[in-house]
Amino acid sequence: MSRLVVVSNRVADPRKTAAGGLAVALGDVLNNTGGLWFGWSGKVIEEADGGKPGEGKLHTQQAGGVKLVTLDLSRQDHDSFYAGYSNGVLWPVFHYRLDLADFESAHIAGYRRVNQLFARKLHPLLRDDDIIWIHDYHLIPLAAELRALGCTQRIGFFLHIPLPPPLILAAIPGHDWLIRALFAYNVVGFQSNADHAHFCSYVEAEAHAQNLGDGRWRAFNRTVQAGAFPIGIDVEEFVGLANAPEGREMCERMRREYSRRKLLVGVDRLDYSKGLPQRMLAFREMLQRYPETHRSATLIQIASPSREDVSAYSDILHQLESLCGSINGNFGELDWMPVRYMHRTVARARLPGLYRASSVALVTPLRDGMNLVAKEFLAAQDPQDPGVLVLSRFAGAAEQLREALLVNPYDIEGTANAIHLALQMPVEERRARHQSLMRTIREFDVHWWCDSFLDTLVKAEAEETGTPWLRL
Ligand code: ADQ
Repeated sequence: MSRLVVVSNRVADPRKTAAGGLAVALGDVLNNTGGLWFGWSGKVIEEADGGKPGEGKLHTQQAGGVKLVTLDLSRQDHDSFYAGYSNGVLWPVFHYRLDLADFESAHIAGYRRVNQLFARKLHPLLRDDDIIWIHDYHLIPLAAELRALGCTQRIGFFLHIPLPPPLILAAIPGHDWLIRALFAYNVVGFQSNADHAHFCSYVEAEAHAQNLGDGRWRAFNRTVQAGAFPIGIDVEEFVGLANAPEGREMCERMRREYSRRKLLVGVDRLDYSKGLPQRMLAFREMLQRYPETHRSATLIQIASPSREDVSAYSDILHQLESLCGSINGNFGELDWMPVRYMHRTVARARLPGLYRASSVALVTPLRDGMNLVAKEFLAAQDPQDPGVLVLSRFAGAAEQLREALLVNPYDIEGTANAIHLALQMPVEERRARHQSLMRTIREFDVHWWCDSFLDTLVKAEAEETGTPWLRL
């Protein structure tokens, strides 16, 4: 079996439980192949310490059968590549937020520079028969840079975030360059059929690609196979965590603390794509419309700090704080606070207990690639008395989780009614919905995702020798 090489912006030690299902699943495959995981070290070298652009000290660490190789970035490279282009242009536009994009031209140069740097540092570590799997929007041009250095290995790419329709994508200066870079891969994977369809319509209309059938497209002298590979979670691990002593203890503690109320839960990174202000407005609307829910429902909202150096993120923080404050101020009683808002990350081992103690989960992003919280909530439930998932139709997960209560998060009244319905839902209906949702998340778990992507990559046509990659 060929060695697997995974490349992503951040690298996680798959042996650590805090790493999460994705890292563990990738770690399993990497362990089996004696693989390599390559990415940014998380360290930024200030110029005063010699941090000139183009530098990048490598760190190597053995984690079981997996070799972790990470690279430092200079301040200038990090700021333009990470905050500037990846999170200031690609993240907002790919989440349909043109209004938040900062199309400063210097950022794209930093993005290209860091992708070239990754390619230069990774290239000498590669073997001829390696299978390379590159992840996410930070590294779209990496395969093109590797090809320019002569790499002929099979290379796959998975986009964890949505791909917008062609007209939105076309707002990015240099969008044609970005999409052309995808043709340096053998396989390109998306989270949902909708994202895949956007790719197809873009390459057909803008790149005049030829449709070869079975998801294969030909353009720029190359063939790429594209498809939807919806990511899942490690369901059995999550069920296990919910039933483990720490999970049970957390669940009991929450139930004791809120014994007279039904709990609603929201767990997100504090990001404008997650629809947090709209969620608060819907909860407020529900309290206004259904006074019998006063005192009987409490929303616990956990929002972990994220990308605080990007200005759109501090705006959303202030908006959320002010909304939570005004809901508690207007509706709260001496013995009841409607919203408990925490701006922090909760330890992974505590999440299953919190989910299990909750009657309703609010997963209401304005746009989301998949959203793993929705699947984690389902896996943590007691099948005899499960909670209800209120899910945005704009999360990638909505394509699969049809038995959730699907809502339009922009429709505040509609979402308020759905939250109320979820709080009232009889146990028979909750069980039936949960059973069917569990079947789906078990079938399409994180191992299915890994295996089906890699299987497609292994079978994909090898790089055509003799057609050199034209530099981007
Ligand atoms: P994210 O935008 O980070 O990921 P999501 O899938 O919801 O979104 O969460 C990833 C993980 O972070 C989950 O395991 C969740 O439990 C954890 N998490 C989130 N908030 C937390 C908090 N406050 N405290 C502790 N843990 C928290 C991107 C895309 C998604 C896609 C994933 C995976 O934006 O659409 O589902 O990648 O492909």
